[in-house]
Amino acid sequence: MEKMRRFLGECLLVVVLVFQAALLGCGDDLGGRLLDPRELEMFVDELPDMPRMRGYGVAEGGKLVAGNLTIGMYETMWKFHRDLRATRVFAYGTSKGTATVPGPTIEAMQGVPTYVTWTNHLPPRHFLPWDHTLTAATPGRGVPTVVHLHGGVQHSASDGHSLAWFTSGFSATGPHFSSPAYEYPNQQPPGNLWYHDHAMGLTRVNILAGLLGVYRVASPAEEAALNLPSGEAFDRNLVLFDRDFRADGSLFMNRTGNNPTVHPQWQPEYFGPVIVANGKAWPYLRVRRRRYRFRVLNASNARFYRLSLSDGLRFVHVASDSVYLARPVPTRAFLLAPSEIADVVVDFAESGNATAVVLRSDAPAPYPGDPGDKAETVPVMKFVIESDASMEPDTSSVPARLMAQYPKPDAREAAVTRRIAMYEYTKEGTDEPTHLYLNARSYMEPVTETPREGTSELWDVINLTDDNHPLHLHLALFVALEQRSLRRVDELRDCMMARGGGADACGLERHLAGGRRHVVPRQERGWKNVFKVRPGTVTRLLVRFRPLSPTESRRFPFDVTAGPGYVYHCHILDHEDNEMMRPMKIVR
Ligand SMILES: *[C@@H]1O[C@H](CO)[C@@H](O)[C@H](O)[C@H]1NC(C)=O
Ligand SMILES: *[C@@H]1O[C@H](CO)[C@@H](O)[C@H](O)[C@H]1NC(C)=O
Ligand SMILES: *[C@@H]1O[C@H](CO)[C@@H](O)[C@H](O)[C@H]1NC(C)=O
Ligand SMILES: *[C@@H]1O[C@H](CO)[C@@H](O)[C@H](O)[C@H]1NC(C)=O
Ligand SMILES: CC(=O)N[C@H]1CO[C@H](CO)[C@@H](O)[C@@H]1O
Ligand SMILES: [Cu+2]
Repeated sequence: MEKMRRFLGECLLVVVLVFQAALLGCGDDLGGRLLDPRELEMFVDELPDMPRMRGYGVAEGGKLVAGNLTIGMYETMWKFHRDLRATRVFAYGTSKGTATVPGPTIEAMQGVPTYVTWTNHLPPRHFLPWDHTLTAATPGRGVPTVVHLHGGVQHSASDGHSLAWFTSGFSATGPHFSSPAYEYPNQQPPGNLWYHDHAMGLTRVNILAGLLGVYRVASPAEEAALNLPSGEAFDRNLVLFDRDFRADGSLFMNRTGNNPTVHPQWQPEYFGPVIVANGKAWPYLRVRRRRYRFRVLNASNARFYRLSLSDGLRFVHVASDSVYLARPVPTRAFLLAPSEIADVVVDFAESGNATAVVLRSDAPAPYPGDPGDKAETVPVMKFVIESDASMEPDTSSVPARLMAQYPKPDAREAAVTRRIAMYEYTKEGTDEPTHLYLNARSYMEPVTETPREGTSELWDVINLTDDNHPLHLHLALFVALEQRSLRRVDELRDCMMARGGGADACGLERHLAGGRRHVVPRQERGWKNVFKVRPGTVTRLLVRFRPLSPTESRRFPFDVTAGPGYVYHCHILDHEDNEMMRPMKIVR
């Protein structure tokens, strides 16, 4: 009896502890071992096409009118692989039952506004860890979220400012919150955008949980003339990210930081061994022996992909980030940083008699790693080529000229030259970066970048770190003019770190003299919103604070000076969350 009572008591204690742990949101810490990715057979799940939502309406007579969407954020379960138990995720969708990872693909029309009301239905607690030593959205209760349309040209009140977050039922809101009803004017070139969470200090965690999706701006007449592969079957989005799972199917994110005395949870870069495309681990897609268009988005936190195809197939790039290229660029392999988009045509008719082609990646993680690091080749997905001679012939093509009408970059038009330096700091006694700043300033320090609407500027981005940091600007598009290696970079870094800046006083030009010039890959010479800033280099960007349109308007179609303003940041999410981000205010 006594034994029994003790057993019951202990059992109850365990139940209470487990229950409490679950309440604290750390249930999976008690839970089991990490998944060995080899337990998941590759190429068994078909590549999904995410649900599509029309961001416009069609009035009588076929006239296009503004679209009005409501998209919610839900906690739900998602199957990443046939043999993996369903995974708890946060997902965008119109209901808990239909929310997906990635979220629905929003199809917008150039010049026709899309209104989206973003609603937060997330539970009081996050199921992933969260580091309160970062400058973070800290509501006390609820999961803070805010949506940024990456590549979108929109009023800053609709830009998803990291401090415009809100929780479920608006029980708490960030200092820059005004309304969850966003307006996307879509007055920008046709191209590929994506929407994702952008809450202060939580972006990496919320995107890891599943809060991301694709947004396309179409210009049907202009694009039909190109005759690229089109239609739902032949024009596909490929959203790639890497994840780490436990054997029970739950997402794994380490709860212990590498320097826990500084940051109890934050780690400088998240990598997972499982590669996920459109929400499925290593999926396959049945294709015909013809041309397909793939709009490839790298939505990883920190993993770079260097993608190539087996069987001698190549990619023909037609756009990069959100804008078409002037001319197509063929490549055998290309490197994609987090949040970078490549838009490529693949012709499976070039595969000879191959019946399957594997898309694979061989970039080291972290990128570029140390000299001599062996890059491991990992499959991403498989294309199963079906031969059916009875199918209609492929009439699509890749024209020699795509959209040559956009202005050519001209450095002479720059009104101002700015120096943007990237720093990594290491606290005494640690051997790894513990914080990352731009221009030696934290995110919360007052704005220093105040470009004038209608002008262009040269931004010299100086990498004083050992990492390749993809730089992203909100609102503005830019062209990478050149990338030059610094000589004796340690000397320059020591000087700039000591002064908190002063590139010129520290002899930037001297350090650049005779430095190697890196070729900007041809497919990255167009107008972009993310650029990979190599370590130890100075990258010169021509940044345009005016719309990119053939009409050459100097004014944005809204008051670009109003609202909370914009930001620029490193798009390694783990860095962005640790203040590798700065405010940017446009003035007139
Ligand atoms: C969306 O709302 C706007 C104004 O609020 C309206 O003009 C438009 O017709 C609506 N669109 C649809 C498809 O209902
Ligand atoms: C979590 O991170 C800590 C600190 O870097 C490390 O010691 C530990 O091995 C990690 N745990 C797992 C399961 O990767
Ligand atoms: C995606 O971006 C991450 C970093 O953000 C990078 O590590 C990874 O290699 C990229 N993947 C591809 C396919 O480019
Ligand atoms: C494909 O054709 C070549 C000859 O053109 C042949 O050597 C090869 O074995 C064939 N491969 C397959 C998979 O049928
Ligand atoms: C890979 C590489 O070149 N990294 C460099 C980044 O910049 C720092 C200093 O600025 C160099 O020390 C690294 O070698
Ligand atoms: Cu970074």
